[in-house]
Amino acid sequence: MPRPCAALDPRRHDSEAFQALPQPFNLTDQQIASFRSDGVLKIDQLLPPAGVTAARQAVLRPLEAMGLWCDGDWRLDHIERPLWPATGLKPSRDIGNRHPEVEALIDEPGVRMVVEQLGGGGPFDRKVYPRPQILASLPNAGPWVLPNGWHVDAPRLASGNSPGLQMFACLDDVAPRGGATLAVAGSHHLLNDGRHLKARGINATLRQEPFFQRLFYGPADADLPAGRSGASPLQVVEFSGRAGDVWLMDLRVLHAAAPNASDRPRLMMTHRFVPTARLPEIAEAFGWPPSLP
Ligand SMILES: O=C(O)CCC(=O)C(=O)O
Repeated sequence: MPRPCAALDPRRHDSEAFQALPQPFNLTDQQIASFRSDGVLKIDQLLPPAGVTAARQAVLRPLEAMGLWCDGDWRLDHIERPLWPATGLKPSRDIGNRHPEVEALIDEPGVRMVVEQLGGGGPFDRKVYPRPQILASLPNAGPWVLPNGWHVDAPRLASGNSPGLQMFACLDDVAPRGGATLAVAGSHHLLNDGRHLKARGINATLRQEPFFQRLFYGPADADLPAGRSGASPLQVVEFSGRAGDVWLMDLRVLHAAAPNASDRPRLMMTHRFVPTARLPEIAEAFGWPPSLP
């Protein structure tokens, strides 16, 4: 039985001072070019420290009620360590997604600026993805190995346009091999061949190529592989970072949840930004009725 905790103190676990980016924030041409080329971009300290602290506190409150967080530290000794692919937490059930402090992060001026710059301007829909999601996993792996479960959440569009962007933000420091999402940088360049293709078709086509064949079915590997598909270089990257760091990802990029071989739970949030202008094409590709969503 976990012992009672002292009241949650927001300052207790901020061990190092944040170095916030000046706001408002503009991407450089080089950052934009890098996003176009890789399909992913990391922006250190895009989120303001106060906002990140408030969001982390909101996420820690239910974990404290579960006895996992107490007096400014993790208390994991009294629970059985989950074994990957079990994550020990179901974020939507155990933490919930309706936290105003977390929702506020997607409206931070720096985030809006970056999303507009990378998403090509124009409004973003708020109906399909009304709010961000929490991504959390307990330490659940001995030696870290590449996961399976590679997927995309959006279809390829016949126009070749990107269906949007996904933001991943570290709400706490997430060390390499500490459970951060993995992504195949460069994979957004593949399969833009003038037809709609849903997730299952995308995986079925990709697995015919040696790089993906090995990624999906190869031996458990502890390295982040690199390779190519035709002219496109590919590199598996890990969305780890300091609290307040943000990764942006083209929604066409193949990605996967990963084991957490650190001694600290992984706390991140994610949100998908879909341009309103893309919705009719996405609906057509998914076969949604024209009046939906
Ligand atoms: O990192 C994770 O837990 C999975 C993230 C993911 O697959 C997603 O947000 O689409």
